[in-house]
Amino acid sequence: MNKGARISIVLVSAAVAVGLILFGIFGYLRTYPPTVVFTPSPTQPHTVDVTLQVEGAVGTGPHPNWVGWYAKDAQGKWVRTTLYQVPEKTYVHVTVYEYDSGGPLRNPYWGKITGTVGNDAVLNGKKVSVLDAAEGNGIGHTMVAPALNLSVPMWGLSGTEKTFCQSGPCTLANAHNTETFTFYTGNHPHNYRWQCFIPCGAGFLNGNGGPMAETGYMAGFWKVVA
Ligand SMILES: [Cu+2]
Repeated sequence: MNKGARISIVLVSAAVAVGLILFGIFGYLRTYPPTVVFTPSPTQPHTVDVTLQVEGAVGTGPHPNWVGWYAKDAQGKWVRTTLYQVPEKTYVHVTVYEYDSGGPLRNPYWGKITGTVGNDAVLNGKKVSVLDAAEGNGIGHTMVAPALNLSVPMWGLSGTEKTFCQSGPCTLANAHNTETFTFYTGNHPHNYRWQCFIPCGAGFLNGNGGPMAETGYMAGFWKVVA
């Protein structure tokens, strides 16, 4: 083989290798974090059940010490993500297990529950329309999707609970608050951005960096599809 042919082989091989690496990287970026898909059961059209948990340390991935959310997938497995796909024209019954400590709100308005059916939620079996962050252990996190007018605060725990979850995914054996609420996904497909409004990114400027700024931790999308 002459020199020119050998150089060509080396260059083509290098280009293929670079191409494969980029394909892998962009494929990863396209699918990370994963989207959990929620579909109605045949007997209950226009209704889906979504079960989430939120904790002080996700315990996995590149930032195990960051606050973040998990969703239970169709197989019952907890997936660390903030991307949730639901159908349009559907009532979404959300159950959130809150495992993190709480504190006062920077704006008491965020304690108000809006955008849910009835503008209320059920917290540990009791109907609530506003959570007073000055009471108890305050608010841990919030689920806010502005374009859906959805805003639901999550009651925090005391960090000194004996069974306080140190690292996720947490289990129901850990201390937790259970909050349920229902919202309507609207009549059209749309990606609704949501985030937690707490500034819970401890250790970052004003609590707003790190997990507050990253999909998969405290920000995500409700992906409403046809
Ligand atoms: Cu938060």
